[in-house]
Amino acid sequence: MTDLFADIRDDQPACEELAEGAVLLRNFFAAEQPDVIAALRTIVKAAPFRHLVTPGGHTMSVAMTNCGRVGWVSDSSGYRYDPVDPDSGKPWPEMPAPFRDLAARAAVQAGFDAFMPDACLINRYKPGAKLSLHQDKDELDLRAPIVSVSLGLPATFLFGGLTRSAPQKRYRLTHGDVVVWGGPARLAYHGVAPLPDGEHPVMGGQRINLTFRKTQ
Ligand code: MD3
Ligand code: FE
Repeated sequence: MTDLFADIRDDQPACEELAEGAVLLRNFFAAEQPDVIAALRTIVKAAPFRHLVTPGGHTMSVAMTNCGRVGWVSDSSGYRYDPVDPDSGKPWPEMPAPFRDLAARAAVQAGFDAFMPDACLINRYKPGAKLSLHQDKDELDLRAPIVSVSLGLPATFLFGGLTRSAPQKRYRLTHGDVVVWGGPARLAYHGVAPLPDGEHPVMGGQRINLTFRKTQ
């Protein structure tokens, strides 16, 4: 008799290589999800989402906040990692244990050991919000990967090459997906297409993305 379940592996989560150095872990954190979401609520109370202004004077459609030793900020003087939240004048909320554990576990699964992020940038997309094509290169140690965690409504993620004009692939990222971006993928151009309308049973009418970074 044929085994209908021969292609289903229950010993480890689904793991897909999107490009050299980029590993997609679908629905990676079902078990610890309530802890992650509870920690996220605490952070957002202490450091609410805000729409940053780019050095060019554009207000971003994505709203952002941070936790960790430093947070990513943008204003008329440029982009930087800053230990102080400019809205409150206080340090960013500490990185909670469920965040730290999730990021480290995902990095190990993708083949990176001892990932110790010092920043977590938290992006909130309401319908229509998008992130234009960009590279993440404000971090000093580009050998460390970036770990990204998607929550809420599904989004179309655009993944290009090492130049702005390189062809792009599109991936749908949904609630619970984790992607580890390292190696040659670390400096790839990427972005997020405008978020379609919708309602997510856990997160409501929004998408939230956590990106864990080692900035130093
Ligand atoms: C590929 N965020 O915060 S996460 C960002 O969904 C950012 O909010 C997107 O791009 C979001 O900078 C995408 C996936 C991601 C994050 C960083 C990367 C992909 C990356 C760095 C290098 C290559
Ligand atoms: Fe990015």
